[in-house]
Amino acid sequence: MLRMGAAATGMAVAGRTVDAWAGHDPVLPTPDRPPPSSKLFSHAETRLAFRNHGMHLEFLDKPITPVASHFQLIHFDIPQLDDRGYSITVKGRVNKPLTLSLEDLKRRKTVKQPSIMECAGNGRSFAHPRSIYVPWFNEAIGVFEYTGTPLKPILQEAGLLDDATEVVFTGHDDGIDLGVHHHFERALPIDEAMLDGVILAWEANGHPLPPAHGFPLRLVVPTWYGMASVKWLKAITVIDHPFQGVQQKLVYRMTFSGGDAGRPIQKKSVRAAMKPPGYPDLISRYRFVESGNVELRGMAWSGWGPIRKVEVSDDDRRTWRPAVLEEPVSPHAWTPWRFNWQARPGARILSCRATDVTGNIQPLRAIWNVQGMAQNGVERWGVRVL
Ligand SMILES: Nc1nc2c(c(=O)[nH]1)N[C@H]1C(S)=C(S)[C@@H](COP(=O)(O)O)O[C@H]1N2
Ligand SMILES: [Mo]
Repeated sequence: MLRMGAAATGMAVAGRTVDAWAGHDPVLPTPDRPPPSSKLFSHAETRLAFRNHGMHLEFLDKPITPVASHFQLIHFDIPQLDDRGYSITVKGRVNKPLTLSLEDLKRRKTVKQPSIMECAGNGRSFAHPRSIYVPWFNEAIGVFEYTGTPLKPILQEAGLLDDATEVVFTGHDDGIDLGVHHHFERALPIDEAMLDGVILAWEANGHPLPPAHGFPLRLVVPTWYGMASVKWLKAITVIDHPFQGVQQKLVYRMTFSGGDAGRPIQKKSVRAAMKPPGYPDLISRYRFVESGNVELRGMAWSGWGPIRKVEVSDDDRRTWRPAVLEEPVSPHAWTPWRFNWQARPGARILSCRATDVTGNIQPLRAIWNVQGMAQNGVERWGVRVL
């Protein structure tokens, strides 16, 4: 017989009654983020991973990521916005506050700009103990070709007052993080907000932004980690003091202990990614390739400047040989690389390692930090050469 539980319907399995919810309260609010666990992923993390999927890495040989294969991260709920009647305000420490409709923005100078997006939490699940949020490995990346208008002339038109120091970008979405109810909000220092490549975008790959990616308007900050690129933009507020919002003061910080205020996470660390070679095992996604000449391909990027070098290793990071670099997809996106690999039969571990013009190079092992931020340790792909 089937019994109805208080919280959910029971399931009859081989004559026994099983409560599908046993041990899992479906609606327990967490006032704070739960403590790190070692190996097992919780129900909550698994659900977050379904909502916030990663890039399909097989597209790492394409300059532009297909819309549905770019990663996405949505902290709260996707706000359902209408492009008709939509406008943003530019206010605060400015001479002339502005209200700009989508049509106003589209009448301004328009750019088409391939731009790299990477979540600051990319790589966090390789760390131990890991911080509990979306359990990214190395798939929180993607490049869209955005259509938009540069931010700098808009700020100039509003006229920054002499005491202006930061620009706050507020999203339409709201929710609770670290016990505080707030709108998703992030700030940039004035000089970063004025940089070339910082745009307000309404299209990805020639189509209106999908709801999950910020419809109808988002900020794109190509050099910073993804959290700076505020989606579902509602307001731009110029302020004269350091912004104290939750997502600025408490989250996105490089901290090494509980009481440590840490330093803010800003520009993307240098990183290379490899298109997984050959074909996968269904469950583990362990790779299989035929022996002989195998062309390895991938992308590299850095928030600190252009990529100078990518190297490849097939012996678990012991020896490195240079890959061939192509032209960057855009000054604001990634740089393709390729490597002619002589694959000899046996089990191999493949890695790629990028260096940027500033001399930043990826560490062989990630540097642990509490929030699992900016983990750019080199990738390791297990491959069996047949
Ligand atoms: N309003 C708003 N903007 C946001 C977010 C959000 O939750 N709300 N997530 C940020 C984070 S942490 C990342 S990594 C990127 C992800 O952008 P994507 O979903 O287009 O890949 O959006 C950023 N902008
Ligand atoms: Mo992110």
